[in-house]
Amino acid sequence: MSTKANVRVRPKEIEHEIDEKGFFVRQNNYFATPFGDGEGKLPVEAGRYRLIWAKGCHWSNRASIVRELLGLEEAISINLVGHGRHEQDLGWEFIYDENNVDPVLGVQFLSELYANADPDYPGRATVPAIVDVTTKKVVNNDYVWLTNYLENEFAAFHKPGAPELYPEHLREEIDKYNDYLFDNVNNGVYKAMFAQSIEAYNDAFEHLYAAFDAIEERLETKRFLFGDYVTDSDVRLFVTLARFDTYYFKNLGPIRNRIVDFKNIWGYARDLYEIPAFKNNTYLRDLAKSDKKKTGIFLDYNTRFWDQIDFEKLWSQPHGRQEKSSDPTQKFLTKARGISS
Ligand SMILES: N[C@@H](CCC(=O)N[C@@H](CS)C(=O)NCC(=O)O)C(=O)O
Repeated sequence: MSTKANVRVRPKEIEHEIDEKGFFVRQNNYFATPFGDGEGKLPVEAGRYRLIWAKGCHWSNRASIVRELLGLEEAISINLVGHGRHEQDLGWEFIYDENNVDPVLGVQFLSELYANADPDYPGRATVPAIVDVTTKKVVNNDYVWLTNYLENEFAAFHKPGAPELYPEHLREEIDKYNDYLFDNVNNGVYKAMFAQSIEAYNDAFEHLYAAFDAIEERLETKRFLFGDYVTDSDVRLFVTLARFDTYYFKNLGPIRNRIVDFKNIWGYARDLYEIPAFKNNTYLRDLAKSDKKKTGIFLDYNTRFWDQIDFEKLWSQPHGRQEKSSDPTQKFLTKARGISS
């Protein structure tokens, strides 16, 4: 085990993030300084920041998808963390790199970059984390607003013809809908999975499926959540959908429906998966892989069937969603093509 001063054992949710009634109450974002011009903001510069994310984590997957959709690969570098094996849980680690060390930041664990920013940081070292490569400090882990920063503040570095994921005329509605998705779907699955009382579980479960039913209905007439074109909200919904039948169902208990059982939602998810930035950042096989190789007859579904399921083929089936759009050959609104009504 590493003996570096900044490496520390991961604080447990069960000790710090469960209220007296057994409800999961997520820790606050600690590094929430916004990007932008002016005092008290993080300067927007190309080449200065590195996005750290994890395949399993949908909060961070949002940012990795949006970064690629907008063509910010040159402006913001990226790296993945995962779980290494140690006697104690040391949290996210640069396991995909040589010697488990990030080649740019020179550290093994994400917690070291949090400690560089604040030696007394009390929470879990989470992804997404934006690290300033000049100081090797985490400067922002505000997963709620991160994609919006990439869409707005980093606009000068977008590729030519980049999609308008957060168009001004829809911003208020998108924000409202994102809050709804957060409470009921994105954090909704976590509320159910982390609930420590059946009351808390049932509450989260009901909200989750009520939201799926409402989304199924919304997608009956719209190709994407806001009509003909992909927006920030679609990225947020997609990352939870991609994990539902592959991964979350195991900890959700008896589920009411899988994603593949919702005609519109399932077609919509595949429509999005067709887009390279979504596909390149969605590791379906890794999401579904069981981490423990157990033996015996009582094995969970993923352990038994993981290597028999062709996830790529499943998610690449035709979806027929074009017919819901008035602009069927385009999935994105771009500045060049103007604002659609
Ligand atoms: N930053 C938020 C959300 C991001 C988040 O929960 N990320 C998870 C993965 S999905 C994480 O990095 N967890 C690391 C850990 O718990 O050690 C939080 O602090 O709750």
